[in-house]
Amino acid sequence: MEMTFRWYGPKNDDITLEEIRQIPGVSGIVGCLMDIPVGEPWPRDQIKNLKDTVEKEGLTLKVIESVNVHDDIKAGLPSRDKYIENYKQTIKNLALNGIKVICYNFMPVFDWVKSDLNYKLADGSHTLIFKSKDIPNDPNKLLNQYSSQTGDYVLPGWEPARLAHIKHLFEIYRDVDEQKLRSNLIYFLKAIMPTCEKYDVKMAIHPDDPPYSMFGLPRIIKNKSDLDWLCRTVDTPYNGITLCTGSISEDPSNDVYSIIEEFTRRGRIHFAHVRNIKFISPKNNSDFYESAHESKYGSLDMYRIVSALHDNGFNGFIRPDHGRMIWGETGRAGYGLYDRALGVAYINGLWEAIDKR
Ligand code: DNO
Repeated sequence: MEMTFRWYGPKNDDITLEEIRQIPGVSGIVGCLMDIPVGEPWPRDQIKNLKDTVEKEGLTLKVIESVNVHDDIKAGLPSRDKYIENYKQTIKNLALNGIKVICYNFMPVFDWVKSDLNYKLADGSHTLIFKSKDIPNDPNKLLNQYSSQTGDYVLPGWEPARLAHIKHLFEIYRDVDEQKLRSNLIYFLKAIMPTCEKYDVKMAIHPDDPPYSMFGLPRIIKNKSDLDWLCRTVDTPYNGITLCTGSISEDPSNDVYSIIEEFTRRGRIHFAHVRNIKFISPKNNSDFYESAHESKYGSLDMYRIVSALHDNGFNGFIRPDHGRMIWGETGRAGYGLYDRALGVAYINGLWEAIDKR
C-alpha cells in the first residue's frame, strides 16, 4: 500500500506541502484542480504544474480526487456525449502526467451531506456530524450553512456557482430513478473504459455519503450488492472502487469488514479512505459523528479494517479520511493537518503490527 494525504492545491488549502512531507509515512499527494468547472477538460499544462509543485517537495502525485462527473452524464441527457468526450480527454491528460487512479462519485447534484461541519465534542475538538433531524428539506439552507462554515473554501459537490442552477438540476433528475441512474453510470463507464485501458488509469468510485437517498434524489452505490453489480456489469479492473470505510458504515446494516475482504480479494479496491465514525445513540442508529481514527473512539474496529485490507493483498493507495479540528486549528472542514496526521501514524502503526504478526 502507499500512504497518501489529500491536498486541495496552493490556493484552496491552508496546509502546505512542506507540512505534509513532515508527516512520517506519507509519500503521495491526492490532488485535484479545484478551479476547473465540472465537465470541462483538465488542461495538460495545469496538471503538469500541479505535479511539478508536488514533486518539488519530494512527494508523488498518482491519485486524483475527484474528477467530478457532469450532471448531464448522471441524468443521461443528450449532451452527455460531449461531457464524456471531455472526461476522456481529462483521463488522457492525467495519464500523460503519471496519474494512476481517479476517484469520482455518481451522486446526483450533491456530494457528501453532513448536518454540521463544526460540531464540538466533549474534549473540545470539532468535527463533522450527521443528525437526520437537522437536515433541512431545502438543500439551499444547507448550502448557506456550509458556505458560512467553510469561509472562502468551496466544498466539492456544493459549489455555489453550480448550485445557483439548483432548480434546473432537480428538473433534469425528475424522471431519473435508481434504475435509470444505474444505466447512466454503465453508459458512462463503458464509454470511458477503452481510454482507461489504453492509458492505464483506474477509475475508483466513491460510495454514496450517506448511503441512502437525500433530498429525494436516487443513490446507487450504497452497499455490497451495489458494488457487486458495478464490478460485474463492467468487469475490468479499470472499473474499481474507492473504499470509504465511513461512508459504507453510515448504514449500520453494511458489514464494512466483509465488503473490504471481498473486493480487495477481487482486486477492485484501488484507493481506501480510512476513517472511524461514532453512532450517536442506539435508538437513532444512523446518526453519527466522525470520531478520532482510533477504534475506541468510534463504532468501527480499525484493526479489523486494516487487517481486511492487509490480509487480502491490498496494494493500492490509502489515506486517512476526515479528521477533527484539534489544538485550535481552523481551516477546511474535515481536512485539518493535525488529526489527519495522527490518522496516518495510527494506520501505519496498525499496518506494521499486522505485517509483523
Ligand atoms: C469527502 C470525500 C468526498 C469524495 C467524493 C469523490 O470528504 O470523501 O467528497 O472526494 O465523493 O468524488
